Amino acid sequence: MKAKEYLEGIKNGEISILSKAITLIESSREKDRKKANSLIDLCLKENRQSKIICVSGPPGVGKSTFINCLGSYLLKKNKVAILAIDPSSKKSKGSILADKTRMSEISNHDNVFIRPSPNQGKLGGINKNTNESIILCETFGFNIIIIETVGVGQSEINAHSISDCFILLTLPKSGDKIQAIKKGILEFADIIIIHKSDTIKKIELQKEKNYFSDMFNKNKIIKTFSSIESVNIEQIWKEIQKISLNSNKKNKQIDLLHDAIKEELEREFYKNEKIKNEINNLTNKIKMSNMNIKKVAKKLVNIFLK
Ligand SMILES: Nc1nc2c(ncn2[C@@H]2O[C@H](COP(=O)(O)OP(=O)(O)O)[C@@H](O)[C@H]2O)c(=O)[nH]1
Ligand SMILES: [Mg+2]
Repeated sequence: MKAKEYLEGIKNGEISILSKAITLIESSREKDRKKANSLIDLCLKENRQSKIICVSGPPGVGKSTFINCLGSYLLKKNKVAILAIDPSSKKSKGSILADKTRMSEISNHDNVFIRPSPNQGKLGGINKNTNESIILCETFGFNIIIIETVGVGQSEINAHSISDCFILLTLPKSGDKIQAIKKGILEFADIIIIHKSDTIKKIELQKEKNYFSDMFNKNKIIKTFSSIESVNIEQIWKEIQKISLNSNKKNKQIDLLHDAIKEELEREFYKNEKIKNEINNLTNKIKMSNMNIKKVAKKLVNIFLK
């Protein structure tokens, strides 16, 4: 199938073609990557824009369940795509199935598309194709796209770069110590939701809320929510909309460019025959002796640049 045919299928609302197109952009085969690039170019010309909401937080915090709540509310008036970036490898289908059950309420809805993707070794974050999956979903006509990611480290910055609103879920009583370590991640959040609020007394919940408010000098939106009780989801949606209005997603895209450059350089580097040989030769040497690894790396890069 040609890039143009993919585009036609996507614009005609054929879900199976959208799925195939995402598989195409996730492929690492040279031939597929060329076609994927043409398809993305065609899609960008269509110039469709959706609201991108990222829901992040550690495993088990209730991201999928929360997305099910938010999704059911939004589906009354919108077409919603959900891209769940699976932290486990391709081998484990477990959490993908779990996500499908958590999202059981919405998964049979006509206006929803749920796509779990492995995150290809990038610990916990969005994968390098998420941005392109978003473009495909936008072209299809989903006006809201929700991304589920496990919040760990560097990748959070990427997720932040592609979203209009970045929501971080946290558990009540996670303890001050953990929170302090995660402060970096918390900084990126537009909205912090203390989730599973049904599991804790109201007074404790308020303490928790105050703790976060103080941490950010009341400059961040802190909410409490229970996806089991699912009361007042519309208030959370109001906050998301307010944040999205001031979204500076386009300004943040420079981060994506840097990521793409690194990825491109890395691919070219490891494809290089001279480098492949050098690394082969070095593997044994490194085992046998104490080498200055940084120096060796520098030498390899110099060989590559010659
Ligand atoms: N008590 C309570 N449990 C919840 C809530 N939301 C999710 N859970 C449970 O937490 C577990 C993990 O939820 P899941 O959505 O899979 O978390 P994820 O790994 O962050 O996607 C499941 O057993 C859910 O039923 C909530 O608001 N309250
Ligand atoms: Mg999940």
